[in-house]
Amino acid sequence: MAFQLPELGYAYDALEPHIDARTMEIHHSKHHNGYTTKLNGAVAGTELEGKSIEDILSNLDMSNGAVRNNGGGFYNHSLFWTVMNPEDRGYLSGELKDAIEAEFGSKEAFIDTFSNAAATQFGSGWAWLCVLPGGKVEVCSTPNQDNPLMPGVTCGGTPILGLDVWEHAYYLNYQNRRPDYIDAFFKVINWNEVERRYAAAK
Ligand code: MN3
Repeated sequence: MAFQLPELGYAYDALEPHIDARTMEIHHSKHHNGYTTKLNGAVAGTELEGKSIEDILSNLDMSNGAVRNNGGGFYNHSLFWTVMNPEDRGYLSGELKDAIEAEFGSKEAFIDTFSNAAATQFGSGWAWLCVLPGGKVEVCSTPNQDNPLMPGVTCGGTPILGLDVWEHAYYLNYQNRRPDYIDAFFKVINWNEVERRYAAAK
């Protein structure tokens, strides 16, 4: 079964004014769709065909550029759409709140750390909140479409929150103002989904 471009679960304009409809449409229907198509092409007829994306990325030969870039792009965006929600956002609570406060001291300090990781990732990449076995959380960033599942990446664990800081994610609305886009992201985070991912991964 080939990888399928996932539905967003909400309309392209649902995150307005924080993330604009045109950006969402191009990002999902062009960029994410492109990664999906190229991933399918890269695994077709190889030993990777039919494996889960998590399995492929966790055991990846990092010299395999086509799967690294397109498999990362497929996985990262599939996570990204789910951690935003226009309506049912919830709030930071429960075990995830406890883990974040244990690591960073407060929700505000976590937001500062995550925002700094996103702002200082040079060029294209992602900022992440990850869970390590046992439940400890950490923040990191990765270049291009790399992610924490991949071997040898700066942070380990399971990503439960990710922010795309490629210019295609914000340039139409925010131009070079990446920090404004990062601030906007925190207004649309779906904490219910992040908490669900935390519980599943810890
Ligand atoms: Mn992107």
